[in-house]
Formats: sequence, C-alpha cells, structure tokens
Amino acid sequence: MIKLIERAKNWPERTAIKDQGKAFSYSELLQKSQSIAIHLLGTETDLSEQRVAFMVRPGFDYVAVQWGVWQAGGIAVPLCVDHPLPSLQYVIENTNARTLIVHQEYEQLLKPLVAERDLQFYIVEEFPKVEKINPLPTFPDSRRAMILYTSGTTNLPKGVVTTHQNIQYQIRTLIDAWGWDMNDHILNVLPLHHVHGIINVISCALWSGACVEFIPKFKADAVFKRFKKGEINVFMAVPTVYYKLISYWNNQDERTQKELSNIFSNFRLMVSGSAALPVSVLEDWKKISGHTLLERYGMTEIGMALSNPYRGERRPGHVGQPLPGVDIRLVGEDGVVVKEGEQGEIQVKGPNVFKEYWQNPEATVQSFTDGWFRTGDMAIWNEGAYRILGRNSVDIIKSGGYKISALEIEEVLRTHPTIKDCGVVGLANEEWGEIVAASLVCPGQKPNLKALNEWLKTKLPSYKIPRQYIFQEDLPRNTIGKVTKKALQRCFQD
Ligand code: MLC
Ligand code: AMP
Repeated sequence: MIKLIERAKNWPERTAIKDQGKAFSYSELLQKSQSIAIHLLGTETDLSEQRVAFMVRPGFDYVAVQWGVWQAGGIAVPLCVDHPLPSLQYVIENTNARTLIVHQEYEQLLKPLVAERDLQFYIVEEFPKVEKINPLPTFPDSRRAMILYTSGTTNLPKGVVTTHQNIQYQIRTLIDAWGWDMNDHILNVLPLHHVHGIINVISCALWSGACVEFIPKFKADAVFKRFKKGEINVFMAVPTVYYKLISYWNNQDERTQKELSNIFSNFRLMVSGSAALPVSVLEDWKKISGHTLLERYGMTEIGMALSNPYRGERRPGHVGQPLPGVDIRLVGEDGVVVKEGEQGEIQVKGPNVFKEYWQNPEATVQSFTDGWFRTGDMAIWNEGAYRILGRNSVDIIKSGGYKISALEIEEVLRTHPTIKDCGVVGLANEEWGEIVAASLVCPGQKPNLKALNEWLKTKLPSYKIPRQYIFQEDLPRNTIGKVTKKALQRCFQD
C-alpha cells in the first residue's frame, strides 16, 4: 500500500493541485493516476519494478504520472524537462527504461530514442480515461519506487534508488517538524527531478491534504503575482531563488515594495535549502518579508537530515538539529567521531537513507561505513546547531542549487577538437552560490567561446555550462602531476 496515495482517499473533494489556473481535486488525481496505472499495466498484473521514465512538465500531469507508475508497481524515473538529448538518453539507457511517457511538446526531441530503443511510448495528453479500475497490484513498502540522478565524484551522474518506505520516512519527518496542515497552500517553482521539489514540496503537501500550485517556470514577477492573490502560505526554494526575488523587490518603486511586503503576513513558513543560504540573503529577505527563512540541509540520498526549528531560534549560517528519526554523526579523517567543536564529515543513518546506487554496488558499498552514509559534507556542531563548512571534494560544484560534477564537464570539453586539456572548478558567486569556470589548454587555435558554449549546450544541461573561461599553457599541478584545483581556483582570481 502506498500511504501517500492511500491518504488521498480521505479527502476526495479537497483541491490537491492548481495548475495553469485550473483546480484539480484529490479524487481527480486518484482517477487520472489509476487510469495511467491501468494503461501501463496492459495485460500484466504488476510492473514489478520496471523503470518508467517520464518527461512531463511540473503540474497535475506530472503527479498523475508519478502516482500512476507507483500504483502499477513500477519505478518512477523523472526526466529533467530542460535537459538536452544526450543527458536524457543517458538516464533512459542507464535505468534500462522500457517505457517513456511525455508531454506532447517533447515528442519530437525524444522520437529518435524511442525508435532506436523500441520504447513503449505514451503521450500524457492522449491517455484515455478508464471507467473501470481493475485491482491494482499490492506490494511491500520495501519495493523500489524512484531513481533520481545525482552528480558525484565520478564523471557520470549516479542513479539514487529510494523505496516507498524511504520516501514515506522522508515525507513524515517533515510533516511534524514543519507543522504541515491540510489548509496549507504551497507554490512550487522547482524542477521535479530532484528531492527538493518532489519530496519537500509536492509530496509533503499531498500527504497533508493540502494544495500545491504550479507555475510553469520560475520567474520572480510570476511568483510575486501568485503571492499577491493571498492564497499561498508556504514557500520553499533554493537560495538563488530568494536572491532573485530580493533583486526583483529592490527594483520596484517604494509604493510597490510596500505593497509586495504586505503580502507576507499570510505566510506561516518559508524554507531555504539545497545550498548554503548566505546570511546577507537571510537578512535581506527578513527585511522584505518579515520572515526568518528556515534553513535546512538535505541530499538526494537521504532526503532531509538537519533543520532549524519551526518554532524556536533559527540561527543564521546554521542548519539546526537532526530531524526526528534521523541519526547524525561527524567523523574525522581518521574515521573516529569528532569531539564537540571539531569539524568532521556528516554521516547519516535512518529509514530515510536510500537503498542503493542503481546497478552500481561498488559505489553503494563505498558510500557507507558501518551502516552510516557518508555525505562528503563537512560540518561542525556549534553551541546547539550544526554549521556546514563545505564539501570534502572540490570536484563537486553547487550552482543555483544544482549539484554539478567538474569531472563530467571536463570529459565533455576534452572531446572538443581544439581542447587538449582542461580543468573545471566552482567559483564563489553571490547569486548562484558557485558558478562553473573552466581553464582550457588549446595548443593550436583557441575556440570561439560563444560557439563553444553553443556546442556544449547540445551535450550538457544549461546549468552545467561554464560561465567563465581562462586559457592556460598548462594547468597547475602538484609534484606527482595531478591538477591542483585549489590553485586553479586562484588562477581565476588572478
Ligand atoms: C542559469 N543561468 C546560470 C545558471 N543557470 N548562470 C550561472 N549559473 C547557473 N547555474 C543563466 C542562464 O544562462 C540564463 O542566462 C539565465 O541564468 C536564466 O536561465 P534560466 O535557466 O531561465 O534560469 P532560472 O530559471 O532563472 O534558474 C534559476 C533557478 C534554477 C534557481 C530557478 O537554477 C533552479 O531551478 N534551481 C533549483 C535546482 C534544484 O531544485 N535543486 C535541488 C537539488 S536536491 P541568459 O544570459 O541566457 O539570460 C538537493 C537536496 C536538498 O539539493 O537539500 O534539497
Ligand atoms: P544533491 O546531491 O543535489 O541532493 O545536493 C545535496 C548537497 O547540497 C549536499 O550534499 C550539500 O552539499 C548541499 N546542501 C543542501 N542543503 C544545504 C545547506 N542548507 N547548506 C549547505 N549545503 C547544502
């Protein structure tokens, strides 16, 4: 039994989703998702963990497809709607998905792949309604439910597998901690191929019998426009989104600023996460909205782990305490738990922690020690709250809340005919957290950078494209010839 979906039967008439001005009830969501499940099953009685990839815009259809896949017993593989074909192809091939569901607008892009891999192909808009719902499969909560792709210290993203039980725990720990209620109304502006949007925003809202509203794409003016209607009372986003909302507010005249600031008296909760929240952003947002952002810490592999309190002191620059049911320890380089006030790697244990990296037992084993998941994030326990100090790998970049592997970008750059070698690093940036920067070694003719970026866009998602370049005769290296990324970062400052 999938608890999240079962619970929807308790409040069939309530509004579950608002999408492009249209309201959909929980009963409509159940009906549509069950119809999709029946179509996916065809003559089978259970998809038995078959992977179903879907490229569907955030909105009613997205949730209906996700719930449809789950009710048919399949594993949901959400694809990013902004990714270029090679990134989509990688996920479809890596999961060995046999079925692909898309919004009509993505049909042309994915058509070659459908033919090549002989995929079972559905267009969401064309799923006919099923009047009679046959019994749907039943299975234990230990069944695999979802695969989300995350960049790591290897060049290609890894598939993070969570079970229904993991997802349930990830949701439930936030419901009490953040006081979710059926009268809540949240606006989603986040992409739906990552836990922030999938778990924290849509699944928590739907678990509670609350309403989740979608706008097609994040735009500061569109967000304020929705806020102005006075219905929304919960908001969650990455620091870059708050930065952009602050910039928008700063650019308004005084009267409009006052008008916009008045909107926030309706809100009960505003959360920031997925990247470090600069104290300046927290303070500016407080001046504008009167709200102290609740900063929390999480990861695709674990959902949320640490959170400032819903009631109580939210300390700027800190991520609070462990969420209920989540065990945390800080471990030093020697593998020993550190003393209070010393820094160590955050390690996590609990039913929220993912099952495995998809078909990658080696990486799964390496990421655990004594049953604790090694996050690769460094932190310190400082007078009653955790403070994140950064990552223990310079090859992982966080930009706009997206995790990016420097190695993946380097691999692609090296395939360009003019580039002999390259080094990619993240550079601190107020708006994006970090921006991607690349040093290129081009012994012959240097590439035109605009053309290079256009070429990269056909291979990588836009947020992975370097925003700054330098040319070097060779990359900075240590005595054994390894590129020293810290020194490379300094080269950009020079
Ligand atoms: C886009 N641009 C960037 C950029 N991304 N510039 C620098 N660095 C980046 N990373 C540029 C584009 O080239 C474009 O420039 C302009 O910004 C607008 O592009 P866009 O694609 O329209 O961007 P926008 O929609 O404004 O994106 C900003 C954003 C997005 C913050 C909404 O990055 C986003 O949705 N981030 C959230 C990611 C997320 O959900 N992460 C959670 C992971 S889970 P030009 O010149 O062409 O106009 C996780 C666990 C946890 O981390 O704890 O939650
Ligand atoms: P992802 O792999 O995309 O799920 O990103 C997870 C990573 O985001 C974590 O490992 C952290 O490095 C980072 N992160 C999430 N929340 C925070 C936060 N509040 N402060 C600093 N880093 C964060």
